[in-house]
Amino acid sequence: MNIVSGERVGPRIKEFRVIPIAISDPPLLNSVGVHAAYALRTVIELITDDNISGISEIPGNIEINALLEKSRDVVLGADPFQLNKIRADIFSRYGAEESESRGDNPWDSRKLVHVYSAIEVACLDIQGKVCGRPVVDLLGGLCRETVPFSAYLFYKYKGAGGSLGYEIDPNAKGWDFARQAAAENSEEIIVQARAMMKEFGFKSIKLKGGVYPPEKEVDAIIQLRKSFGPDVPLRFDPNGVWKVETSIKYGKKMEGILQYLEDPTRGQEGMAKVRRALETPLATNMCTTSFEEIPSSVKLWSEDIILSDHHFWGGLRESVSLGRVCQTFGKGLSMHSNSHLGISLIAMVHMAAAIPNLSYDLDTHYPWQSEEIIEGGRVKFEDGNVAVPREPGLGIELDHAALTNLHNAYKNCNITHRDDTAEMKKIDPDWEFQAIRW
Ligand code: GKR
Ligand code: MG
Repeated sequence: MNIVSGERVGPRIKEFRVIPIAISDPPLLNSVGVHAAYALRTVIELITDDNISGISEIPGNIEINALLEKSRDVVLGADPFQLNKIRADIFSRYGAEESESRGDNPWDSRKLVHVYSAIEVACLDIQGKVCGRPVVDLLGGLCRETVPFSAYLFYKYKGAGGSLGYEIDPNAKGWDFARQAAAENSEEIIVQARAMMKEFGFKSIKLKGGVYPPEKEVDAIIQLRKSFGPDVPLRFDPNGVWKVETSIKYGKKMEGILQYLEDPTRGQEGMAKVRRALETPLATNMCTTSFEEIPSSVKLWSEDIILSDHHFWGGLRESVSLGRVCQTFGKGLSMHSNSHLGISLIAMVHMAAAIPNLSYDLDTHYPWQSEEIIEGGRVKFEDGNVAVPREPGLGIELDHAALTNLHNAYKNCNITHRDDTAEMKKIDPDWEFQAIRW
């Protein structure tokens, strides 16, 4: 590839700030364990030599933060419009930093895509401000003016997370109370769903599974259907811990009820076997998570729907390209999430608004978080939707005082990585992660 930087026609990046933060996170349960009291995010702030700022947010950990710090060499002095060059420089200089074995969650543990996506989103924010146009317009323009999200339910222990840990704030009411309440059975999941739907107006539901034996979780899906009726689409995600046979057996019990079944089992081959045995569409954020995996995904037909995530697909532009790939091969597209704040949410909104074939409501963990670092506070949902900002760039600005508070929380929380298994072992020392549990 012959990438040139061209004539100097605009601003250059003069400052690159990497600000790790820790956000309060309730004890949500999943197949890997339980969320720690704090989730780590990293905020990036770029400033140009004419004092335009661009921001972004990614899942943080000490390795990603260290690579971000290194990539300062590429970013400082760069033209924020020359994203192809920035990307090529990052991948060629730091490619060796990517390790082949990426632990229990290899799909969202690639470093370079996270680092590049952080820089790309912040550069797009700057580009938008320079041109006086919102990021969505730089991605091809609006396909929709509001972006629909889904209620994302979790089994959980009692607790608010953050400094309250497993305690509940005594003044909490409505969703704020339900967010902190325990949900360890179908009845409590229904209560959680009602409170979340009432607060945010969501029109569809996803339940995170892989926590309890399949019988119990499938019962929750059946109870959700009974409570909300056929007009509320349901999705269910056991995060790959079911065997192929288990996925087929319980998949058949949920046939006709689910809008899609997400990652019942691990790997493209297993998913393809399940797919052939069921009518229900399959979705993934685990078995097809990079462009390199698209050919085998198409050949095997491991899933019908890809859940993109700009943090690990390598930015907003790559995710828009993924939308085109999905359209070409007749796959649906939606979006995956992890615990996050408003900068990630708004970046998702710009991207989703620019993708014509976005066929499903998006996942978001946002209701589970209570803090915010953008001016104006928490992002508002109306009828489950977030309006696409029409201001230049992302259309949001950092609240530096709030950012400092969460940076201080990071310095005090003694967490360097997400490790849900270690957290679970604090509660049950015999608990072990099993990639295939049932
Ligand atoms: O937040 O516990 C969680 C989820 O299980 C998350 O880690 C997953 O990546 O939301 C995700 C998913 O859809 O698989
Ligand atoms: Mg998933």
